[in-house]
Amino acid sequence: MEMDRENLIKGIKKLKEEKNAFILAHNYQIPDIQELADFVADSLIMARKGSEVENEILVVCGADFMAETAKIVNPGKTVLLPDLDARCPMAGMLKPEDIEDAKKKHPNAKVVLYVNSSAECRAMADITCTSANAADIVKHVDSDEVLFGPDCNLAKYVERKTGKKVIPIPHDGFCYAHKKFDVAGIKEMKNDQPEAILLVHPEADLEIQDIADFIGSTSQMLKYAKESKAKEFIIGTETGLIHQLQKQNPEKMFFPGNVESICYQQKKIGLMDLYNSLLKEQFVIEIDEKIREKAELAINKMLKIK
Ligand code: CIZ
Repeated sequence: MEMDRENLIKGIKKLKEEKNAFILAHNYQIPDIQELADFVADSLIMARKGSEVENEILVVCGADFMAETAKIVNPGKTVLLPDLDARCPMAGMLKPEDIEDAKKKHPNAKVVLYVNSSAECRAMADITCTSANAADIVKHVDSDEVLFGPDCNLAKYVERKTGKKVIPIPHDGFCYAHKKFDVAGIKEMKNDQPEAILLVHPEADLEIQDIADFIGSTSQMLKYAKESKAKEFIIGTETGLIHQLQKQNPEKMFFPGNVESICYQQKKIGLMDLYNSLLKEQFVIEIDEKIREKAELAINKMLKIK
C-alpha cells in the first residue's frame, strides 16, 4: 500500500501507541526516524535504555547488532529490526574462527569485543565494549594483553589510551563510512574555517585522529559540542549525527568532514519500513539461547562497568 509521508508518520505514531512499542534509534538514522523515535543515542545508551523501559515491544532503528544487543539483554521482550538489510559490514568481518585462532596464539590475552560484532562472536568474548567506553573497559580487564575486534582503528586508539598490548582481530577490520575522511580534505576545511573544532570518531584512521581536537563516540561528541564555547565544528563521523548536533545546538554550525561518510545499511530504514515493522511486528530478532546466555554475560559485564 502506497502512503504519503504525512500519513506514514501519523500511522507510525498510532501503531506505536496501540502496540505499546518503544522506538530506539541510533544517531546515524535518517532525520525522520530520529524524530519519530522515543529515544535517540549511541549503541551503549540504547542498550541501557532498552532494559529500563517496560514496553514489551522494542523497535530498534539501527544496525542489526544493536537489535541483537537489545534481544540479548531483554530475552522476554519482542525486539524488531525494521529492515533485515541494516547489517553492519564491519561486524561481518570478524568470524568465530578468527577468535579461536587468536586465542591459540595468545592464550593469556583477554577477548574484548566491540558490540559491533555478531552474537556468536560476542558469546566468545570476556567482555564487550562500545566506542564510548572501549578504553575504560580495556583498562579494567585484568590482563596487559588484549584481543580486540573487529575495528582495528578503535583497537589502535585503545592501545594508545591504555598502554596495553591491543591485538586487532581481524588485523584489518574497518567501518567504510569512517574511511571516507582524508587528511588533505579535513585540513582544507580547517583552513577555510580556522575557528572550527574538529571532532573525530575513534573508528577513523589514526592520521585523522592525530589532527582532531576531540576524539569520541557520537554521544561524547554531542556532549562536547553542547558544553563547548566554540560556534563551528567539523564532524568526523557518519553524517546522521549532524541532525542531533544541530537540533541540540541551533545557534552553532556543524560541517560534515565528508558528506559521503554515510552508513548505507543504517540508512536503509525508512518510514515505510518502520510502519510495516509496527504493523506486522517484523522482523523479529531471535537468538539461539546458548549463544544468547553467553553473550549476555559479556554485555552485562560491560553494562556494570560504564
Ligand atoms: O557505538 C555506537 O553506537 C557507534 C556504532 C557509533 C557511535 O559512536 O555512536
